[in-house]
Amino acid sequence: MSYVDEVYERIVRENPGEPEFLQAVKEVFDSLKPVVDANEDKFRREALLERIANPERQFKFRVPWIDDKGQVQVNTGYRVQFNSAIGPYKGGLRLHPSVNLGIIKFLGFEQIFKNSLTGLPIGGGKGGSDFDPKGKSDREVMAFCQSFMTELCKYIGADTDVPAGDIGTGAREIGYMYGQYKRIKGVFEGVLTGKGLSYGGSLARTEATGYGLLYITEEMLKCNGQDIKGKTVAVSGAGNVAIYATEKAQQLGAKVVTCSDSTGWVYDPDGIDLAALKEIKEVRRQRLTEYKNYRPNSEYHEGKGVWSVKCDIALPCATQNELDLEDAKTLVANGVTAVCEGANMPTTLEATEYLQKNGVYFLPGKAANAGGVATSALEMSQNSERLSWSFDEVDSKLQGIMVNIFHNLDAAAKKYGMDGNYVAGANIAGFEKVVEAMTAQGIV
Ligand code: NDP
Ligand code: 2IT
Repeated sequence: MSYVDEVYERIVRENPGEPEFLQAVKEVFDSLKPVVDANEDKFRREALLERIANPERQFKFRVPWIDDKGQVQVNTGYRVQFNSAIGPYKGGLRLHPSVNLGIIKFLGFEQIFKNSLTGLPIGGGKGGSDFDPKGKSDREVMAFCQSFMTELCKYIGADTDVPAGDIGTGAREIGYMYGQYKRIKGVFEGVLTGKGLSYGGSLARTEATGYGLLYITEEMLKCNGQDIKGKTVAVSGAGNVAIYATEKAQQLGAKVVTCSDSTGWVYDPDGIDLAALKEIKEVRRQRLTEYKNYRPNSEYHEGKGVWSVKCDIALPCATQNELDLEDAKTLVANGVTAVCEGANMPTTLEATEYLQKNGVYFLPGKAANAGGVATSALEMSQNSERLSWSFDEVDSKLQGIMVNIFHNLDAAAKKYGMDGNYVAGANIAGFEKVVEAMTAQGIV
């Protein structure tokens, strides 16, 4: 049996009940076969795959807090410090009832390669909790965030581990967490990114993941002789990534016709009204059922179905495994040209394969959504030098990083004879830098 298959079997045996983590490992390991097979003795002797698929350490902790009725609630908190070969652990905090150790591990594992692809000195980590901010008062959210940080602060720091936002963790949550970290540790340092502009945040971080997704999509289309202008785009999600992907797509002259949340989806044949979407989601924190009040011509549908809409480009920006084989078949039947992942692992392995086999340009999340963490790293740089850069300065650096990522993964795919396979290209390009650093640093 090949070394790659051997290690994958071991990972499966040792991580029962963690399907998302195994899915992420399988995708990466399958891509790495040509690289590892070409140098199998070295990889096996140094146990490089066992080391890269096992977190350096992981924390699981109790998070007690008191709700508005005086009832004590208990959630579980996690931080997985996956790989620090190329820099301090970096990655978001997810607050969603579905969070468990396997989900955090899948996200942390993906983060290693994503962060490497940015070209910036950041290692891979991820954390979060099964706390659901939805429907909670501001005071309840603050109580949870303070309790969560009271434990988390023992493990993080500006030069060791720098968390940020993810699903359910936005500016409000980061603010409460930052305040508690500062209170306990007594230092004002860049320990979190995605901070408010008044206390060390970076301009363009809010927009970065969505904007970055469009910058890399535009570059990929351009290199394949196509223009994004005039294209019809289907976006899923209605959170941070979806909103700013929609904004940039519109700025580039595309027409975005959908958005979704966990209860349903919207089709707006005239193009999504971004001001209405921001008002509903960012200001009022309401459900998408409200959208029809702003746009009577639009349709609201309960449940899943956003991928049934005819589009040229699909941008899944909600959550993992939200685009399955059936959805892929529908998209292909409707003539989709490109699928670019704003979310982390939103496309199942079968769906990815189907899209690739049918000639659809497919950009995986670890490349396509890397603009968020890249801009977080730029926030870290600004905090270190105690300066703030202008919006245009950050945005143009972000643009350069995304264009670079595309060319690096394109070149890696070509180097191993897999021209156009951007999944393999991203995994290989991300992996090579981390492995070089791990090898140089010895057995640690
Ligand atoms: P938000 O919390 O801002 O928004 C998430 C959106 O996805 C909401 O519309 C939410 O709907 C929907 N959603 C979440 N879970 C589900 C689910 N189980 N089923 C259906 N819809 C769901 O998160 P972000 O926009 O920040 O994150 C979206 C994705 O992008 C995630 O995969 C995240 O890991 C990834 N990502 C985020 C980055 C960032 O900088 N924020 C960077 C890189 C990747 P509802 O409100 O109804 O739950
Ligand atoms: O998945 C991700 O890359 C994020 N949620 C952003 C992480 C970060 O540190 O900005």
